[in-house]
Amino acid sequence: MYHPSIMVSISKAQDVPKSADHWNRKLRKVKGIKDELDFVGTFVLSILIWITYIICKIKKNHIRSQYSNIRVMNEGNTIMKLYHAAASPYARKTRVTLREANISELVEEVEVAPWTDPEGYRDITPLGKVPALERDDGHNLFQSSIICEYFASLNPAINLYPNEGEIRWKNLRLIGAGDGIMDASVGVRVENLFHEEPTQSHKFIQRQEVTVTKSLDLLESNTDELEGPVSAGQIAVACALAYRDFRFSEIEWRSDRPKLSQWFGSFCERASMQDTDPE
Ligand SMILES: N[C@@H](CCC(=O)N[C@@H](CS)C(=O)NCC(=O)O)C(=O)O
Repeated sequence: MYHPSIMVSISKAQDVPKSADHWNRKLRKVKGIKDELDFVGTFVLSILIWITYIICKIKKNHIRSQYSNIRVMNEGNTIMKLYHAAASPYARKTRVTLREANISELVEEVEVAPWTDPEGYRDITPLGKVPALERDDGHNLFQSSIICEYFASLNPAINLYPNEGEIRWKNLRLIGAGDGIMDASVGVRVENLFHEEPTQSHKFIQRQEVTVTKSLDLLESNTDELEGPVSAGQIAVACALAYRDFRFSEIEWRSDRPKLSQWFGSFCERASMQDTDPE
């Protein structure tokens, strides 16, 4: 005895004309080939994905071995943009730091003229100044000191910000002096640029010149602090002195400060300084 449902299917099978059965078999055969092709296609695709993966891995390891000391690789977006102007001492400080930290390959340097307010630049930095560092994650950095510290953090093997005891404060004091000379000098430059002679504030200009003179004197009496391995402090001071020569060459500073002058002369021989010389 068959179950009634089986009997129904048997009777249906017997009713199917032969030609339909033939086409059904053909269809199954074609479907089999299609399934097989799908399998081969998937297989070929997986092989291609694996090859791409292996190539990426080899490339990544190659870069890693080049920068084995770099702590933060900005995984996946290694190229950042550093906006700068050749004449800016602040921007130069970041460019020298970039080179001294030996991470130039991670950063593309883009020249801008901040005073012309280039379109879109305020989206990169709300300050509208140079330098500014554009990062792919949108968390851009501005203010030269912060950018310098960030660059240094990418390669801690080169200790641009020594952290041990008094050496730390010596370094930060040099940064303070270098940045202070830059602020005073750029302030005078801006006053000269934006105001005609009769409307310039002589009081302001004189005050800035006192700041520069006193800071240079302090550096002259503490040149021992400028000795030792390259540091962020040395970079800041060197870029500030270089800016004095670049924009205020008529104000002689060397004759009374032979030690500072000698130190500066030898620091300027570094490739990082030569490479970023605006002249
Ligand atoms: N404190 C800022 C100063 C930067 C700065 O003043 N840059 C000047 C060029 S030397 C600038 O871009 N000025 C344009 C402006 O003030 O709008 C820093 O350390 O980055």
